[in-house]
Amino acid sequence: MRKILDSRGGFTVEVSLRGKKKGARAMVPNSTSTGSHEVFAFPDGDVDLALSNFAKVKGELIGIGASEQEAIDSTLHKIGGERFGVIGGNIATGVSVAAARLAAAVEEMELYEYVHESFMRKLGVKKRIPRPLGNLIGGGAHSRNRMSIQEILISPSGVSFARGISANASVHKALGEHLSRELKISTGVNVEGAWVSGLGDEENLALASEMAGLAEEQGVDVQIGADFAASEYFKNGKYEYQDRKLSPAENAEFIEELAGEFEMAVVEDPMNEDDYGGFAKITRGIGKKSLVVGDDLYTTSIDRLREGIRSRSTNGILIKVNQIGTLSETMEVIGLAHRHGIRTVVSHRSRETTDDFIAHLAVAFGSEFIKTGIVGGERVAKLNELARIEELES
Ligand code: 2PG
Ligand code: MG
Repeated sequence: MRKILDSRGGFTVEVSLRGKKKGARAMVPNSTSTGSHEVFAFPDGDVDLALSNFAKVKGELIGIGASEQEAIDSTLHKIGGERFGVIGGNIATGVSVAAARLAAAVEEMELYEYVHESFMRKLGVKKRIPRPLGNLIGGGAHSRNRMSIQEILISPSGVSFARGISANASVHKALGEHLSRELKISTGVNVEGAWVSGLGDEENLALASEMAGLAEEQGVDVQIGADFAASEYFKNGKYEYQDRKLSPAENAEFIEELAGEFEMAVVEDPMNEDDYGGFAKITRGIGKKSLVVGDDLYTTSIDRLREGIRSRSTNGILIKVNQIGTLSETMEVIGLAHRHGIRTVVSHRSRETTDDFIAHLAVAFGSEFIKTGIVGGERVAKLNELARIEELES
């Protein structure tokens, strides 16, 4: 167990587990726009405190077999405190994922195969190579500029993963050149490697859509999506975009208009994180054409997903293991989503590591999408691993 740097120079943890003959490690990411219903990544945000608290109780885990995922995860809960407020959800996630890795290594299996064979197959979930969903233009809490939307996303459809990530990368490159050469905007990239343009929401959406159109020349249909992360700009009952203030009903209408105009494939967190009804309204409006995804809405929690299913809030869910803290609970959420036809998007976090476990989980979970950026070593680590898995599976 050690403190390591995340991609933004903050601190997170790496967990190493030792079995009789083999060992395994997992590195756990951090977030910037954290949902209020997530477990605590670290007690009081303090990595050192998490490490010292964990050192006092880790004895309880010693001796449990790596393949006993449920026993490991329930012990993590026993020693972890309420919402992992004692040991931190990131340490719990690290132990939970490293255990699966160790068990896979003992069986001489790839992590995705092990997770699928041991847990997913019996739930009727089929392995699947997901579509890459990458962040092209950044705003909101990730960038602090004129764009209120947190992420304008792109995703290629109908092509192999390897071809898809190369289409995404060429759109990203073309946009960078367009911003600096044509628009003479001095630009940079944000925490996730997305361009920060200095333009507003709709201008950026139009630009993204124009640039995505360029991929058609390579014979690839690249679609647009967005993570609004609307909780971040929901204040005193209004959605405070930088150029307008909207009531919840007006916001739902605005989102539906944007989704129609830009033919959005994915619409993530368009409403505040507790507004199940608002999400449902949007899903009724655009759910036939777009995947409406709950991230801060669900925080990978089975109770919250149950409520979402009851209220018909969305047709999609974002999956992040460290929002809930264990692989067992994440897999229960996948099972429930699968039974109710809720499509899944396995996701990175904004402050990542070079660990590639989400590439394996996306395949094992039969996810339709993996959201993990377009460029940057910590993002590319997952994309390249998935291209490798695609080769193994073909
Ligand atoms: C999101 C994620 C990843 P963060 O909102 O979907 O893009 O961001 O890790 O900051 O929660
Ligand atoms: Mg999100």
